[in-house]
Amino acid sequence: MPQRLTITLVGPRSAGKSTLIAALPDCFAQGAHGYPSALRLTLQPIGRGEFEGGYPAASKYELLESFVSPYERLRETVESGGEPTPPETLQEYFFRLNAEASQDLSDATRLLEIVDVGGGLAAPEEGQPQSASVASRVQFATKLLASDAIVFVLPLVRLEECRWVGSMSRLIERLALAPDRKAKRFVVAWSFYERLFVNLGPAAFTYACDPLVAAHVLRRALAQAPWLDALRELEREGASLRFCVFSSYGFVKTFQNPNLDPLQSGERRFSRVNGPGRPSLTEFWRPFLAADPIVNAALGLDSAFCFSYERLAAPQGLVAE
Ligand SMILES: Nc1nc2c(ncn2[C@@H]2O[C@H](COP(=O)(O)OP(=O)(O)OP(=O)(O)O)[C@@H](O)[C@H]2O)c(=O)[nH]1
Ligand SMILES: [Mg+2]
Repeated sequence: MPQRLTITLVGPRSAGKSTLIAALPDCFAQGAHGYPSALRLTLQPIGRGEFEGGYPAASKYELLESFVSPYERLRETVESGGEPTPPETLQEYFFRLNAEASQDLSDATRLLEIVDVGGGLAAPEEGQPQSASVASRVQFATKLLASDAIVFVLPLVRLEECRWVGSMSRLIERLALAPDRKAKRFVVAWSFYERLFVNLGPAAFTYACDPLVAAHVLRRALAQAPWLDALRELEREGASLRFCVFSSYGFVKTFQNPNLDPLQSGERRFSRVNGPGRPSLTEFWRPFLAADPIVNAALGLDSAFCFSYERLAAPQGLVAE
């Protein structure tokens, strides 16, 4: 039976955690990640029953014609603009991840539970009343300590203006010191990467695809977040710690500019609406590196865009593999 892993996503409100989870299968299907194509990475959403029992049996609800799985519901919500994840309950989604066996892996199928934690629960903003109950917070702490890997999702914004930095840094510090923590892999994934390239037009994607550019962006982001240094304690204890960038919106297929439609209010992806119904995003949409933090957390494999502290400190951000 394939190995089962729990990966918990933690970050402030509006960091892009739910959008990342919704974008995952498209990112794998389009090969829009930093891993070699020879790895043949695939990811399919599965039901809770398959994750828990290891067999693809449908639950009694899944037999109903009108059944919409929690994951389909998440995708629908995200496609119509997204909503904050309620801080009262952890959202759990299940996937089958497969990689063609490589030198580093003997058995490369994993069943994943990806846990989405509302930012209001994990990293409440200063001055805001804590909206989550004690029971929810205990449930969150229990899940976090029992996770096999933790992905911190942080937005590439000016951190000095963010009111969640205090609670996020305290959480990281407590986690680094927790003796009963199970996780051996930690990834800090910085979101909204496409925004940095909005003035570059069709050259945007070329720059985004350069790992040296990503390393430069990561060094600058880390200089703004000295509190992440608490994670070095995890490295000293033998855990793996990686930094990466990603964009769930990504870049427009063929045209290669950032996928932000200037004609829509707020930030929306380019889409075409054919008559009534949901906008169709797939015609233009190519997410960027959304799979990398999850594959690193699940399999421990580094893509060209997964950096350790050591690799970021090396001249040019690159050391021999
Ligand atoms: N420009 C841009 N916007 C994005 C991207 N990913 C998500 N967003 C937008 O950012 C906002 C927040 O995204 P969510 O995925 O809901 O954030 P979250 O981390 O789940 O937030 P909570 O559930 O409140 O903790 C939404 O309006 C998204 O549409 C991205 O890659 N680029
Ligand atoms: Mg959310």
